[in-house]
Amino acid sequence: MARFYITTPIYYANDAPHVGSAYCTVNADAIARFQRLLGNDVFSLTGTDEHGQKLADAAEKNGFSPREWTDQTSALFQQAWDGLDIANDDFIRTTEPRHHETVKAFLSTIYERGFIYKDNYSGLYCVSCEDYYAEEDLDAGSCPVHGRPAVQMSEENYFFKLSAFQDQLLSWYEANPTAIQPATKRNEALSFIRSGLKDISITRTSLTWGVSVPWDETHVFYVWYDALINYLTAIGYGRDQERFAQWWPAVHHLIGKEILRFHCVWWPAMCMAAGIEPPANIFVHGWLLVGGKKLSKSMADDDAAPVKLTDIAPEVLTADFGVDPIRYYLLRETILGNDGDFSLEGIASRYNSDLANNLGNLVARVATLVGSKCDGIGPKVNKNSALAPLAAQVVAEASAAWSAFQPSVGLEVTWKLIAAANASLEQAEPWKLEPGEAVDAVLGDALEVLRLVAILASPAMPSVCQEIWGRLGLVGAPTDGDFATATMWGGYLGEVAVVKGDPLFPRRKV
Ligand code: ME8
Repeated sequence: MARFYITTPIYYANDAPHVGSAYCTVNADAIARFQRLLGNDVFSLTGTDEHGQKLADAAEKNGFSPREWTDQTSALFQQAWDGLDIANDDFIRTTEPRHHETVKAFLSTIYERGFIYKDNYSGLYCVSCEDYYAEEDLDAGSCPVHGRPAVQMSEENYFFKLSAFQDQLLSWYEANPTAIQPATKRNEALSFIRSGLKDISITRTSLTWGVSVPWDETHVFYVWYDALINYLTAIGYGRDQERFAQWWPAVHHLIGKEILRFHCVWWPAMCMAAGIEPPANIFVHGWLLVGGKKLSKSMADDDAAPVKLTDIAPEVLTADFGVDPIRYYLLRETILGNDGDFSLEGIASRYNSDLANNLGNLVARVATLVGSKCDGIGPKVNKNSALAPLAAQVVAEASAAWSAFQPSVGLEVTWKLIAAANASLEQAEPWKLEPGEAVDAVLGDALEVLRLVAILASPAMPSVCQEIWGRLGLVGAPTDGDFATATMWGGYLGEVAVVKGDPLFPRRKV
């Protein structure tokens, strides 16, 4: 059994979650679920990033202490993920004692190894990014990501000797060509490293809301510096060596493209400085865009976004479309790694075409026909069906796609099987035939296709697939059993009652 550790970024708890944060979380969750389906030992982690200036500002603006504010907002993330059926194994909050302890242990190690020193720093700072910018990287003095004017900051800080790791990072990436995916993002990281690395300031004296520096309590660690370490906290770094060694460094960090530099440059260098292996894999995804703009709460207030973000909170969507259809849309619509357009019309159209007209239609048709032609008892699948080779191909391609962090492709190929079953029903027209072998053959095939689809699509739509499983008369869950055996053509044994329920996906107006 292989081990599979997957993480999402920890979301800033300055405000409530939105569809952009849901995008990353649903993708990580579905990828983790597919790995569980394959029989692997999975640990999936998400959480909230609760320190820093931006957080302290948001708390003050809302009339709360940072602690009260993060308690509320972090709970909103946990509720949102429960609402989206996210099966994370842990939820980390950076304000937890276990995290403070780990940050102190990890950074003390780097300090003791001589990679942290004290110096003066002044520069242009974007509070939304919690990061300094070189003047030439700003757009007319404003942050290129958030559009807010950068402010001049000056502090006596501790610095991490990032510059010392330039060559080591390059040779590490050369030796590990798939460490950053997709390749375009790897190239972006490499060219950033090649352009020359400067030491970075890692502490602040201007605020107290953070993890205090163990060797100098007048400083707190810069929020990014503490945040990245969450990936180690959750697996017991410094507290449980055996557990830590089970999960590290074979980790998959799923991140958005705007935080590539932190994860692909700083983070591996920090690991090297502390004497542990860098993360094995960082998968960088694109942004969901509304009318060409990133969905994000930290856009400047005067930014006239065409859709109000509060109108597209995850729970607003799931209340309207259902949990599994929203998960399906977030996974299917955009190739992970690319930017994608987000729109309500897009959700409705994907829902109608893939879910109502294809999957839902097949389920309804088959159950109705089994009712009218087979007394409600599902016929056994024909092992030598013409659909068997296609099914084998779909199982192989879908598994490969999910394993390569391509849920959209995994679902697209799975839907080929649904289309093939619908087409064979159209061709055989069992509704015109008398009960008998020909009817049993085409319905047995369709039931077997639905059994396989319920397994293959379960990481995307866990509840719907469980419902289909039950309607087919099958016991247990689509996720039970050994994957290779369960996905072999011929598993539907028939002679069980097929349930005709309500439409799974009532059609919607686009
Ligand atoms: O960056 N489309 O937190 P964050 C797709 N705390 N993904 C989006 C998105 C969009 N429009 N908007 C946000 C942080 N995201 C840090 C991370 S990790 C040690 C610290 C996703 O809440 C995207 O994955 O600003 C982004 O990277 C993530 O939300 C976190 O954003």
